[in-house]
Amino acid sequence: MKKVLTYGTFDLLHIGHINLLKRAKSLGDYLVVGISTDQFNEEKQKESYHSFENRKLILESIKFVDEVIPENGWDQKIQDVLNHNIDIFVMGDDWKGHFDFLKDYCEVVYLPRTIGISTSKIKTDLHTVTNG
Ligand code: C2G
Repeated sequence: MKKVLTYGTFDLLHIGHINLLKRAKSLGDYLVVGISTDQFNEEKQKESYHSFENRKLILESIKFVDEVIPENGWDQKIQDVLNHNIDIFVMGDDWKGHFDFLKDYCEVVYLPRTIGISTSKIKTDLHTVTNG
C-alpha cells in the first residue's frame, strides 16, 4: 500500500484544497493529512475561521482523505513520515523546495496550485460584498 502525506490549514475549504487532496490521493492508496492546530496557525500567522476540531471533521468527510493527524509545528514531518510509513510527501508548489529535506525519507512532490482561489481571497471578497 502506497501511503501519501500532506499538511495544511484547510480553512474555508475550497476547490484548491480539493484539487490538491484529489491529486495527492491519486499518487497512492492511502492519504494522511496533517491539519494545523489553532496554536500552530498562530505561529504561521494564520487565523482560521473554523476551529481545529471543525476543520478536522470536515477533512475527515472528504472521500480522498483516509486519516487526519494534528500538525503542531514545523518539525514533526520526518517523524510523521517514519511513524506512518509514508512513501510520498505532497505539497502545493507555493512550498516548492521548502521540504526537500524529506527526500532522505520519502518521495517529495510539489503540485501546481489551483489558480484564482485561496482562503484569504474568499475572506476579502466576502468583506467587499458585505461592506459594499
Ligand atoms: N493549495 C492549492 N491551491 C490553492 C490553495 C491551496 O493547491 N489555490 C494547496 C496548498 O499549496 C497546500 C494545501 O492546498 O498544499 C493547503 O493549503 P493551506 O491550507 O493554505 O496550507 P498552508 O497554510 O500552506 O499550510 O507544514 C505545511 C503547512 O501546514 C502548509
